[in-house]
Amino acid sequence: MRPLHVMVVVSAIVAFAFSGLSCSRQDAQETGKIVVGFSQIGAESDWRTANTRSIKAEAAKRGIELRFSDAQQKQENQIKAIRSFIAQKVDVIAFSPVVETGWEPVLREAKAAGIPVILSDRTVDVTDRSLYASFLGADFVEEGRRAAEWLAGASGGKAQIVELQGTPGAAPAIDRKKGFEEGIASHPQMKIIKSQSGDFTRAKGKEVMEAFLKSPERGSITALYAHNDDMALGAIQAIEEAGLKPGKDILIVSIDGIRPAFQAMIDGKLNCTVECNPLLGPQLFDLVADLKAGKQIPRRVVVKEGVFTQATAKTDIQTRAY
Ligand code: GYE
Repeated sequence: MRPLHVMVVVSAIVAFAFSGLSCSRQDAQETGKIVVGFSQIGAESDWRTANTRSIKAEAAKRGIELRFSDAQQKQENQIKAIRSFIAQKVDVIAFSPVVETGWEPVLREAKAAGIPVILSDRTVDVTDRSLYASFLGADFVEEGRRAAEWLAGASGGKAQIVELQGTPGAAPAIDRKKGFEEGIASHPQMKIIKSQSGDFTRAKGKEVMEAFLKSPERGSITALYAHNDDMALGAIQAIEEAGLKPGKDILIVSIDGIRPAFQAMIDGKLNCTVECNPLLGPQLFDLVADLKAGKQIPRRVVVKEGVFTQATAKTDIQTRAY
């Protein structure tokens, strides 16, 4: 079969649009190329966009054939994509699970086909640990703790907090809540008075903050904890539209460390961002290469990250890569 024919056949089988789909596994094997199927969550935040860019760039740099599928934040789309990667007999499957649960059946299918799976960014909740080879991602509980620690210091251990949670059931939403609650537990005067999901998006973050600011508790809110910067940025708009000063009337701490968050700190509207590094491409493809070389890979790889405030935002923004 000539490459063009192969492409037509593969596209007919696969119901998804894969960028970078140029030849079948057999062609790739003939050229010695490693084929990786990657199911991305979507494009819900700047973090995600930077993550996608890093993965695509690193695959291109290493001459790896990447079959990339965007699930538009739907688990069912991710399951379909993984099944099609299995049908295409890719060498390795990597994916960023939108939620933690519900993956056993499809992971068992991958295992039965002998295709190793690497979890990128978020983890899954499965009892059988043999269903994936490695989880590469940040320590979300620690990020939550860091946010709480900063707020405890900045508020003198006294805060009436509203919380914008990430996507319900997502590892970073569960863990960032847990870490933050752990962090404020030793401060009896720090309380979460309202908590709701803003789905990790700016639009939802704004909408939910608007609702918080219309609630009977609106007068007592002194701080906002958002599970990502995008929701904090949306909330900042809502706070300004309500005639209040974000960063002053309401202290704001969020997570990710995207460039617009640094700008908001420079403008005095955001107080602190806890870093979550999205540039996972190099570490992800190191794991893929080791797997292919038959090496033992670690079950857990944690990404290194920091905490940034208004004090150094002007200098830090110059070296931000995302
Ligand atoms: O914080 C958020 C994105 O899974 C760590 O997902 C990631 C999170 C990130 O939408 O901005």
